[in-house]
Amino acid sequence: MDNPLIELERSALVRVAAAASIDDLEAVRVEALGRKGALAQVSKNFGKMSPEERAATGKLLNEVKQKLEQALEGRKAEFESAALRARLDSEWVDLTLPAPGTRAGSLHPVTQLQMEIEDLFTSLGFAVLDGPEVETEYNNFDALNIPPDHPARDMQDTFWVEGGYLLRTHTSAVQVRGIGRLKPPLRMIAPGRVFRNESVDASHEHTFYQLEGMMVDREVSVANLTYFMTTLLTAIFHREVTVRLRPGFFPFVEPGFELDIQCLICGGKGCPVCKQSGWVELLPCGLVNPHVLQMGGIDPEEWNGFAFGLGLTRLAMMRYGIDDIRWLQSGDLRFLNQFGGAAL
Ligand code: 2NL
Repeated sequence: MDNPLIELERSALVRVAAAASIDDLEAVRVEALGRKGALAQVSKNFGKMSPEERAATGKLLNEVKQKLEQALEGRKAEFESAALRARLDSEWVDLTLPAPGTRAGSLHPVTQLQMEIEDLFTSLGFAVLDGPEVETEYNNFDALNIPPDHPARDMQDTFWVEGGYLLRTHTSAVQVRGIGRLKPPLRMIAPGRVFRNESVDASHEHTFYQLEGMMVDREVSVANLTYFMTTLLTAIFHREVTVRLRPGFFPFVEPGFELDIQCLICGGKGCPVCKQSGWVELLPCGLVNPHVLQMGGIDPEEWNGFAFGLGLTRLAMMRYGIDDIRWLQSGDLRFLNQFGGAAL
């Protein structure tokens, strides 16, 4: 009988040749060459052999091992190149086909709303102003009649930056710059991103959008304010709206108002959206505080004006029925793709 090692080699080589997959090869490798495989079994008997026998068996063992390893490697390479060939055959690109075309993006819902309102105010003679998001304490607070001890300055509400700068908490800071730069009569709006140190939940964000506006002229009245606001809201909601003014306090206007619109859902009868009151609070506004004009270098004896602040983010949520403010900053395409109306 042949040496059992030769026998082992022969049967292993037959199995390698017959293997149908890399897994089959691995099974052969483990059985023959593995730690508990047939060759390892043979080397366990070394202790019982004479030195000559041990040398001869050791030599043969190495030869068998090398041959099997070679055979396994060779067969494995065959399987791999067959797999590669199959993949190259199935994955190919026809470079003569026309390109699939660019996917059209769309503007963010807040941007769409902002651009609409900008168009409206431009048509009414207003300039659209821009300003920095990192502002001076003076432009964000002092110039708006908000002294250092005013509750609106609460450190909790503001992101302070080194050197006395801060992230603007409202776009009023841009209007302050406008008052200082433009000569009356003036009409301006200031849309933009603002920041507050809020705990974020479904109705609060640290980052949101406002659009403020102001008109300064001679003998501007609350009637003028009401006219412009009603025109604005009719354009935004695409229908007649009924408005009312309630007193409201803001340091930069006097008198100050909260402007409400009659609920568009129930027409004023009372429903969950207006909390059964028939009215929805929409925007704060008022006649510009003379002190604010004076600080900006405009003579309040000759000029006066109205101003208003619109929460753009809140308005977008109302218009599109968005129930969680966090969607707006999420960057989530499942959300954004629903506002595909306006392409870039
Ligand atoms: C708000 C703010 C309002 C203004 C903002 C304003 C700006 C200057 C002078 C006078 Cl420089 N007023 N802006 C006026 C009334 C209301 O609202 O937080 N809106 C959501």
